[in-house]
Order: sequence, then C-alpha cells, then structure tokens
Amino acid sequence: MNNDDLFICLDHVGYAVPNLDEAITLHTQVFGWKLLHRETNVEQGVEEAMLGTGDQLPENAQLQLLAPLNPESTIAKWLENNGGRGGVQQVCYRVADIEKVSQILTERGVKLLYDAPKIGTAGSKINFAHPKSTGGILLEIVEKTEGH
Ligand code: MC0
Repeated sequence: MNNDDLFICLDHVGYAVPNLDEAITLHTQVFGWKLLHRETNVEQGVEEAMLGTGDQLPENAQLQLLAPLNPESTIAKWLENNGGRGGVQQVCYRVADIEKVSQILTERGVKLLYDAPKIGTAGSKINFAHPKSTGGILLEIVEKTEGH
C-alpha cells in the first residue's frame, strides 16, 4: 500500500457536546445538517449522532456529535478540560482495510490506542491515533462495514 491509498477520504469530524439533543437542534435547525443516525456506544462511553448534508449519500463526509454517557467517559474528560464547552474532539479518516492501515501507521511510529479495532458507529471498525503522535489531533480511522 502506498501513500495514495492509505486514506480514502475524510469520514467525519467529531464534536464533543455537553447535551446531545441541544446540539442536534443547533446543527439541524441553524446550520441545516440532517440527522442521519443516532446510537449509544457503551464501550466508548458516548451518545452519538451522525449528521449529513445534500443527498445524504453515505459517501459524503459527516458531522458527528458526541455527548458523554457517564462521568468516566473520555468525552466528559475532554469537556472538563475545555471549560465545559463543546468543540472539535477528533477527525476521522475512512480506510478500506483498517488492519493494514494500522500496521503501516504503527511501522511509521504512530501510536494507535488499540491493538485491534473496536466497534464504532453502526458496527464499523475503528481505531484511534494518540494526539501526541499526530501533531495534536485525536485521529480516528474507520472501516465501514456492510450496511453502515
Ligand atoms: C486529550 N488530548 C487531546 C485530546 N484528548 N488532544 C487533542 N484532541 C483530543 N481529543 C491531549 C490533552 O490535551 C493532553 O495534552 C493529553 O492529550 C492527555 O490528556 P488527558 O486529558 O489526560 O487525556 P487521556 O490521556 O486520559 O485520554 C486521551 C485519549 C482518550 C486520546 C487517550 O481521549 C481516548 O482514549 N480517546 C479515544 C476514544 C474516544 O475518544 N472515544 C470517544 C469517541 P497535554 O499536552 O496537556 O499532555 S467514540 C467514537 O468516535 C466512535 C463512536 C466512532 O466514531 O465510531
């Protein structure tokens, strides 16, 4: 795999938000995004919503709203460290083969958080690169699964 096909595209940008319903209202009614999907991910400690624009093609980059499920959630900690206000918590790149991309990134010195992918939005496979090894951005990689 060369650099031309390491990442397919930007999949989504993730905003940490204190209240999911209020954030959905803001981003749909003021900014015109459309609510595509909503779920709770217990392992990640989040309540999340995916928002899209245009023809709602799943290929389009989306906006992800992430609210903490409990006080131990990474999102709760992020909000605490950022004055309780929402903001960009992560950027996510879409990949075709997450195991292969993870191996290449690791070989290049990127510190991935998980030894094996975990379950993300709608059953996708995800991993994260620690901000200390990406120039300060929490970088997620996602491999979509059937039906995503
Ligand atoms: C922490 N730091 C960040 C950051 N979080 N920098 C950029 N972006 C972030 N989101 C920095 C802090 O400023 C600090 O820098 C250092 O990292 C340690 O911060 P900490 O507050 O002590 O944080 P940790 O180490 O406890 O946790 C950071 C870590 C965590 C990235 C390991 O947030 C994590 O495990 N994230 C991956 C999982 C996740 O985010 N899940 C929620 C989304 P200094 O310079 O002060 O040392 S779930 C999701 O996204 C799923 C549903 C999906 O899309 O499918």
